[in-house]
Amino acid sequence: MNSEQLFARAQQLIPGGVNSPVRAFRSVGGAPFFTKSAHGATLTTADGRELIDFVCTWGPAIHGHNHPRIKAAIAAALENGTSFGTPNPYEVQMAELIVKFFPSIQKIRMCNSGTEATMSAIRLARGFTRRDKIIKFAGCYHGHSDSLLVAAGSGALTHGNPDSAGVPASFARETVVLPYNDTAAIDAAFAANSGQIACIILEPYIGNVGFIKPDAGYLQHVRKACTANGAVLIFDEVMTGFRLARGGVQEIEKITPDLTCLGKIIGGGLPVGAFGGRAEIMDQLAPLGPVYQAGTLSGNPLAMAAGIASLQLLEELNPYAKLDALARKICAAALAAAKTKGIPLQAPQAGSMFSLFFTAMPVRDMASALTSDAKIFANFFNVCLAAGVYLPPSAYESWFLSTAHAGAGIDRACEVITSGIQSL
Ligand code: HOZ
Repeated sequence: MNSEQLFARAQQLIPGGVNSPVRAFRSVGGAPFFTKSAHGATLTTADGRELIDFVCTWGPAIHGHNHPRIKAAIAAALENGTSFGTPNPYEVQMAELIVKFFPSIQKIRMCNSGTEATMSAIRLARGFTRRDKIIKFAGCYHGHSDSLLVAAGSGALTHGNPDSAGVPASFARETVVLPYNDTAAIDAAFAANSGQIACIILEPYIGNVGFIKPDAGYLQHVRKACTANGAVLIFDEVMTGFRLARGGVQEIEKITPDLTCLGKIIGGGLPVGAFGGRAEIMDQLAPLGPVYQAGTLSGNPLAMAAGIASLQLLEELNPYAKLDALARKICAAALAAAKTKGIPLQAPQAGSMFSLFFTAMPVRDMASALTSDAKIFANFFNVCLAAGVYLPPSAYESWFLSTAHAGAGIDRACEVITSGIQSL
C-alpha cells in the first residue's frame, strides 16, 4: 500500500489516522507520508521517495537513523530476552552514564516516555514539598499529563488546544502559567502564592513552540527564585539533554536544577524516559519514600542497550561543535534567502536545534512565536517536501539535526531551503 492508501485505512482505525497529532499534517495541509525505513539522514516513504529528514524522530536520532552501533547493541541484547520484570545490569550502566554527565543528578529513575518523566517529577516535587501548585510557562510542552496540558506547546498548540479538554478545572487551577523570559512574572507569582508553589518546571531552552532561547540571566533568576521560595526547580531536558551538550542546557548555562527529566536520545530510538536529581528528593520515591511511581517496562533491556550505545557514541565522538556548525549553515542560508526576498525571518538556534519563524519580531516567548506567519510556513513546508526535504510539520516545533546530515545532505538541504524561501 502507498501512503495515500495507508492513510485512508489508518483514518478508519486510528483517530485522525495517527498515533500522535502533529504527524497528521493538519496545520501544513495535505496528507502525511508513511515511512517504510530510515537510514542516516534519510527517510524512505511507502511511495519510494527519499527525504532528507530534519525531524530526526523528534530528537532521538542524533547519530542519524538506524546507526549500526545502536542496531548491533539492540541485536546483542535481544539474544538475552526482551523484558525481565526484574532489575537488569543495563539499568545500572545507564544510570552510571547519566550521572556521569549530569552532575545535578545523584539518583535517577528510568520510565518509558518523557510524559512519564515530567508527570512523575512533578508528583515527586509535590510529595517532597507537601505543596500542590506548580509553575509552568506558556508554550512549554511537557508531555500530556493533566496538570501540564495548560497553555501547552507542540501539537496541543498546533491544533488549537493548548488547554486540553478533559483536564478538570480543579487540576488546571493548581497550574500557574507564566510567560517565558519574564523575571518579574516569576517574582509576582511567588508573592501571590506564598508557600504554595511546589516547583517550577520548564524547558530551559524551549523546543515545543518552535525553538526559543532564554534571555541572558533568565535561567539564573529562575534558579534563585526557586531557592528563595523553597520550590523545586525541574529542568525538562527531554529534548535538550545529551543533544545540545552531553550535560544538556544545565551544563551550558552552569545551572544546577533540583530535578531533571530526560528522554529521546537516552533511548537511542526506543521508548524511554527518566527523571533524576538530588538524592534527598529522589529518596522520597517508593520503595524508600511515600511518593509512588512504577512501570512494567521501566529499564527495559532493549531500550537500555540502545540508549547506552547512543550515549557511548556521544562520549566518543563529542559531535556538538560539528552539529552546531551544520545548524548555523542552514540558518545562515535561510536568513540570506529571506533578506534577498524581503521576507521577515527569525532563526533562533543552539547546537542542533533551531526554528524558522516568519516574523519581524525577535522570538522570546509564546506570544512572539505566534506572530510567525503560519500560512507562509505551511507553503514553505510543502515546497521543501516536494523537493525532498522533510521539516517538522508545524510552525511550532524545533528542527533537529544529526551527525548524518554532514556532507551532501546539508548542501542539498541548503539549496532546497534557499529556493523554498525564494519561491514564497
Ligand atoms: N510531541 C512531539 C513533538 N514535540 C511529537 C511526537 C510525535 O508526533 O512523534
